[in-house]
Amino acid sequence: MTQIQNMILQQAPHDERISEIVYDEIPMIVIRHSEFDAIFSKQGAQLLHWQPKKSAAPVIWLSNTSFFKQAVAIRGGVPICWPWFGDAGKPAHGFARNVLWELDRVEWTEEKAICTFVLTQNEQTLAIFPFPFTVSLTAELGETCTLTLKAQGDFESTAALHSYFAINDIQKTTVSGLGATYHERLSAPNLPKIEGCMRFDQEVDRIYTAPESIQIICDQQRKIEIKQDQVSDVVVWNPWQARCETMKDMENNGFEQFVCVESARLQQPITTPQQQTGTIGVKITVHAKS
Ligand code: TA6
Repeated sequence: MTQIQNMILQQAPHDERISEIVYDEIPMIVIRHSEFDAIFSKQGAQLLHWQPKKSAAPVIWLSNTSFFKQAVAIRGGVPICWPWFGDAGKPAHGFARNVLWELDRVEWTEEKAICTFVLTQNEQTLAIFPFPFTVSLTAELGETCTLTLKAQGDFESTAALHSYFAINDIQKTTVSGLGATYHERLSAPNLPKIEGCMRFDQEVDRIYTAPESIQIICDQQRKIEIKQDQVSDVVVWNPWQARCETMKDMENNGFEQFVCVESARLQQPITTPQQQTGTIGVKITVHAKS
């Protein structure tokens, strides 16, 4: 567990299964379930922590030096990029991760908790993006974690669940199931190649355009299975050392501890004027290494 995940968990009442606290400037939802612990930031409906009780370590990575300030993106977790990805507009990766969402409902069973967060247009969003819309994130958390983003609006929008997965050493981690075709987003020489599995020895920023429906992250301790739903692209990102050292919201060795494998709708927008609702989802399962 990163220190910051632990600090947020410690700040929440220990005897309440679901509680709302404010960490620095950010309202957080902390969930203590017999099957897992989890933290959401209400800013961005961003999952910041999920650890099934059977898992020795958190599955989602959160930077110890992330900012927790209003309207500032949180480094780690599962940021929701919408209604655009990357630098297609300002702010980068859309505004959804920078604004407060409502926790609309929670369903609780012995096996899981299902939380739904909703965002609709408001004064803050209309100042950036002058259209009415509704987006929702449904998180079904238990022994597995399923995240489903639904978007509705009369415009073209792209989306990504920009998941930061916790690993124990990037240099000993592989990612499989990416497919063979990709857009390179960097101009670095000696680009890493895929030979069955992608290995990491430098900065990576690629949009895989024909991904398989399942990716597997394999580190020294476990396998994380990422099952995509209605995804047209999978983005893989790791900033590596030099870039990481320029990032104020990441420790200098932060890049060793995560890999982003992002579920995206870039080639096929999630909404268009002709198809005004769209969905994207991911199911995350942790397996012991055989
Ligand atoms: O998804 C990869 C990426 O777009 C990279 O280019 C990198 O910049 C990363 O996301 C993080 O973006 P952020 O705006 O959160 O700093």
